[in-house]
Amino acid sequence: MAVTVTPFERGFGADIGGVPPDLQVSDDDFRIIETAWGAHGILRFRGLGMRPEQHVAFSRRFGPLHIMTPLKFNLPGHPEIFVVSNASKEDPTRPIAQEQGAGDAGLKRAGEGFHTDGEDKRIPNAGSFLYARSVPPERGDTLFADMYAAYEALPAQIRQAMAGRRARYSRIDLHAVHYPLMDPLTEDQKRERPDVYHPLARRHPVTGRTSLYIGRWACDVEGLPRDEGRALVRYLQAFAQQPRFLFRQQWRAGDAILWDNRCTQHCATGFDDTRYVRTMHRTTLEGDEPRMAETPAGLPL
Ligand SMILES: O=C(O)CCC(=O)C(=O)O
Ligand SMILES: [Fe+2]
Repeated sequence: MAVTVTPFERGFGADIGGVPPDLQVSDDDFRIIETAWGAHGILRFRGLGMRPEQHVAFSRRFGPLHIMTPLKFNLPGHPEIFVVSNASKEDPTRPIAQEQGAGDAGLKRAGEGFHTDGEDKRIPNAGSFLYARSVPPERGDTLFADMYAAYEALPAQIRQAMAGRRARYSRIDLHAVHYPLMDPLTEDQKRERPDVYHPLARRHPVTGRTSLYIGRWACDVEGLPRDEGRALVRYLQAFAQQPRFLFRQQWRAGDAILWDNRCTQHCATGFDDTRYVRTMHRTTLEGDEPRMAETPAGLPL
């Protein structure tokens, strides 16, 4: 079986074919997949049948894995697998009751709002590999945004305004806004998750390309008056969410998408979680500290 790479429209994203359902591939095939990931930002695999340990093993070939906290949303016996789900622990074919809050078999309503995983931490995650185990018969799509394309399309005066600047990301300010069903942060958790600052124009450590780096945990901009910073953040968030930069994944059970958190962002969309179950397993790659893109002297930004 030869690996095939079929780019989506505009080259943002690609389907990978010709791989076994458990993703146990040779080193040569793995290199083709890794190169395609760098070129296309997101890779989709369909018709998979991976056991948790195979999901973990394939993900690890891209680099060390990150264990999500709190640990209670990870798959029992497989702490490397973070579970996004509204299923009941007792009966995984049924949704949990509304009053049960954020969930017990996984985190319910995770990622509804554009973000990159771990952007609220000093070292955000390099990538994530999300595998659809159960999907609702309608809706529950995931949107992905091409942040290289967004950066390239920004008006020159906006690139000037953001050059050399970092946004402030705050779990403390926004936890209750983005995760109203989760318990509020304790004082210890607040100490563990202080505000962090990341460059708005980010240089990818592998491809060397520049992307717009922004997400829903960004609040304002270091060195700018609060209101001005907030306005710039809101402008950039809205800019990146324009349909021309987006790919919509309509999940089938057995699909998996590997995305690069350093040059894309994503957003879960809603579905009827009182009637249907949606269960996704995610492995998460450790990353490195985002680097500011250089702005060559004398050249337009
Ligand atoms: O469930 C989804 O569609 C995506 C959730 C999310 O943001 C993630 O798993 O990182
Ligand atoms: Fe996410």
